[in-house]
Amino acid sequence: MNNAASAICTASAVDEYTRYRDDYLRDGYVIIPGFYQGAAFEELVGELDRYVSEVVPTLPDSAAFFQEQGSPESLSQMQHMVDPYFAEFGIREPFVSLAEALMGEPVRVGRPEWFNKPPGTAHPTPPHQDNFYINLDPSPLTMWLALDPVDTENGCLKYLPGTHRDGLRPHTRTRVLGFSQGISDWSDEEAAAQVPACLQPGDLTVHHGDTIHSADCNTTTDRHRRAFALVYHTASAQRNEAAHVRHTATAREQHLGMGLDVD
Ligand SMILES: O=C(O)CCC(=O)C(=O)O
Repeated sequence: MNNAASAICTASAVDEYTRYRDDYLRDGYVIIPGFYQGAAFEELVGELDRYVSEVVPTLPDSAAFFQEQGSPESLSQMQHMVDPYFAEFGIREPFVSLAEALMGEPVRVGRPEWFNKPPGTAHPTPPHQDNFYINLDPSPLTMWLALDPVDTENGCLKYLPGTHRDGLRPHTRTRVLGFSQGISDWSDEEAAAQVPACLQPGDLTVHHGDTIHSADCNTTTDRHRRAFALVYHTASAQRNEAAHVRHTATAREQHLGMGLDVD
């Protein structure tokens, strides 16, 4: 999870997306089938392929995580995507109008992230709340765009509806690279009550920063589970600096403990 200071985004079609706000506010997430498709989607996929082959080999360990060192196929997460194309991507439509429609005021965007669960790797996403990592008030939202067919077999996101209304829960350190913190008082009943978000490429799910979510391992042998994510926050949001320093230190300790170079 990351978030960088950025300019206020310009939205041009907010009214088209206000119809998603009630579901988002009730459940803490909303799924929008076919949100980003056609030539724009293909361009994004092509740019991601370029970034993986040309930029990732030049990055420090803390910006691109592999499940197995030395295995390019096992790339599981990219964060702080600094390339000019991706640094600017989040100010595009229709993402900005949707963010403003759901949050009800002008927004700023952080740098994109990319998540994968490569086939044949044990890489669960622990139950967590994004704002435990991002530390903003009010809480941000995350847009998660499916790049592959995503289902319960290859590790779709799973949500615990309505949990965005209950504030942040205690988290504790994990051994999962990219998700250094998971909810510590998590119960079997809660795990069973989660709702899977099965998506096709170009479908979008958007979740509130306090909504509890997780994802299981990819149990398939031949299907990746890739997604492109953008975090938006209101232009007026303030960061809890003490909490943020604590979180950054914890993630850094995890990376050092796992033998990664940290910058
Ligand atoms: O892709 C995943 O497994 C987790 C992503 C996530 O937690 C998020 O985008 O907030």
